[in-house]
This record gives sequence, C-alpha cells and structure tokens, in this order.
Amino acid sequence: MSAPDRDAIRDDILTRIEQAADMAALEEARVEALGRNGSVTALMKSVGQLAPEERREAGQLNNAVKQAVTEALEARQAVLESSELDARLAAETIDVTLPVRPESQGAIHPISQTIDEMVAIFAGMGFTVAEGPHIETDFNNFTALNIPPEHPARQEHDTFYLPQKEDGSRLVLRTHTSPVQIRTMLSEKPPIRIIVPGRTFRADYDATHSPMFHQIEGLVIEETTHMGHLKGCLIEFCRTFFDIDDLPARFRPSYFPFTEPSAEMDIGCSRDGGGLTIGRTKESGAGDWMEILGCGMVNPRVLENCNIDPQKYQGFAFGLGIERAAMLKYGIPDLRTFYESDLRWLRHYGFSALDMPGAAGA
Ligand code: 2NL
Repeated sequence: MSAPDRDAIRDDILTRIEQAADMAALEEARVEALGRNGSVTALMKSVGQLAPEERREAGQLNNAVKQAVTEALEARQAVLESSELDARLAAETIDVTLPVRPESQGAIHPISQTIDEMVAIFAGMGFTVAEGPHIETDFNNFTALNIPPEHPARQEHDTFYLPQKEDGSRLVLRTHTSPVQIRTMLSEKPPIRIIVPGRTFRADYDATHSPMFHQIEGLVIEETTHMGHLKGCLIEFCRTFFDIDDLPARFRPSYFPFTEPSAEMDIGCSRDGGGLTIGRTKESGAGDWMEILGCGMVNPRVLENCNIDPQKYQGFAFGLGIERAAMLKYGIPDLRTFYESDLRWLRHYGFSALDMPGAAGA
C-alpha cells in the first residue's frame, strides 16, 4: 500500500472521529476504522501482500496510524462523555423549592386511639397488656367466671355459639375480655397486673348495642390488694382519661358473678337541655352522676377455678366499654357510625398518626 493511501485513510478516520457529535457516531467511526471490515484493519492486513523487504517499514507506519486512531477515539470519547453529562445536568435540574406533593394520610380510628390512651394510662401504673382469641371455650368465657348455667348471658339469643362439637361442647365468640384474664391466671403466677383491650361479641343490635364491640378490662392479683387500691386506681384512671383533676367519682354497690363485693363507678356530670358535660360545671357543680364502669374484688371462686389460693391472694377487676368512653370523651353521638367505614366520618373524628396517645389525647 502506498503512502498516500495510508495518509488518506488516517486523515479520513481522524476527521470522522473529530466530527462525531455523540457516542453513537463515535462508535460508528470506531467500527469503520478498527472493526473486522474496518479501514485501519484492512491497512494492517495489507502488509502481508508486500514484498518482504517493504514489510518492516510499512508495519511500523501502519502501527502508528492505528495508535493515532486509538488515541483520537479515547480523546473524543472523554470530550463527549463530559459534554453529555453537562447536558443531562442542565436538563435534569430540579426545583427544590417546589411544594411537596400532597400524600393522603390515614387517620387513627377513635376506638384505636381510645385503647391507646387507656393502655398508656394503665402502663404508667405498672399494668402490662394481655390479649387472647375471639373464639373461646365455654369454660374460659363462663364457667371459670362463676357464671351459672341459668345466667341470661348463657342463653342462645344473647351469645354467638359455634356449632356443637361431637363431645357436646360448644365454642363461643367471647362475650367479654375476661377469658383473657382467666388464661393469664391459669398460666402465670401472681403478682398479676394486666390490662386487656379487645373485641367482644353479643347477639344484640339496636341504637346503643352492636353485635361486635370493644371492652377493656383490668385485673390485679397480689397478696395484699384491697378495695382501696381498686378505688385509687380507677379514680386516677378516670381523672387522667378525661383530663379533669377534680372529676367527682363515687362507687355504688352492684352485682357481678365474678366479683364480690361488686360496684359500679359513677363520675360527676351535668345534663343541661339534653346535652351532657363530664365533670363539674359552674352552673350545676357536680349536679349529676353517670355510670362509667363496673368493678369489684375478684370472687374467691374465680381464683379457685384458676388454681390460685384465695387464702393467700386477692385482687380487683374492672371492665368498661371502649365505644361508650370514646363517645363521651370525643362527643361522638351515634354508636353505629363507628363501624360504617365512612371516610368523611374518620377524617372528622379520627386522629393523626403523629398524635401521641397521651393521657389527655389530642
Ligand atoms: C362491666 C363490668 C367487669 C370484671 C369486669 C373480671 C374478670 C375476672 C375476674 C373478675 Cl377474670 N372480674 N372482670 C369485673 C367487674 C366488672 O365489667 O360493666 N363491663 C363493661
């Protein structure tokens, strides 16, 4: 091959490299020069056709061309890469001052919020949370709690029973959270100090009753626990929950099969023209009373049923409805709206996930 051919090939390819506007064009130029059928590749191969005495010089010159082309390719590649990056950076600038796109935020249901608040209060008094299954044995739900066979709660139309098993036993949807306390007493030794929130089920449906509702119960079993502890604990709970330091409270005698003695706790309120305000008011003082929970000293028979020696241990228990407490605290007028899954209702009565379930709530 003659020198002008070699120079022409070199000049041609170097020009193409220099003019390559982007990486794709540069790659095309590389293949045309150094690819299998490339012009520089052909130049290298042509040395074999020369007379032996010409080969040495031609080989060296061809190598120099290849070297020049390779270096030009690398140089052009560096230039293109940096300008492509500049172009991307210019095109992709973001405006960090733009407002954040709104994301829809869920809300905490008032039942969950109320449970969280109550648990926080009792946790501060040393209680731990216990939970258990919704489907229970007849023993855990009734028998262990000293609820006699003729008790109305046991009747078919008050309780959801599962189909009878072959041995004649029937499981039930728990009618209160007490079976969780029974399970705890059967599996753990005193001292016991638990708070038990959860779903409960009764065959009842009208304006103030739902077949599924929520309860929270508490149980304390220690050697020296007495009614003074019960009263102090529950008065402190109500005052903290409703955030009223001087909330009046009283205990009235009552009856539950699982406690003896039993009591109902009332808190002070005032009723004016159909409305209800918890706590003292300027107009009426603590004019009126409203029942808030049931409680009592655990019946020794219940302790015995759970293999706890009633000569050595005693304790108190209490229970209250979550929905009712939430309605009172947050002014929700209708029980049924709790379960309608109406997002407008939830936006109105719900709580932000960032609200602390503090004693006084939001
Ligand atoms: C109410 C009254 C109450 C209890 C629940 C209880 C549980 C065990 C032993 C003794 Cl395992 N008592 N629970 C005691 C008194 C009252 O609930 O009106 N609840 C809505």
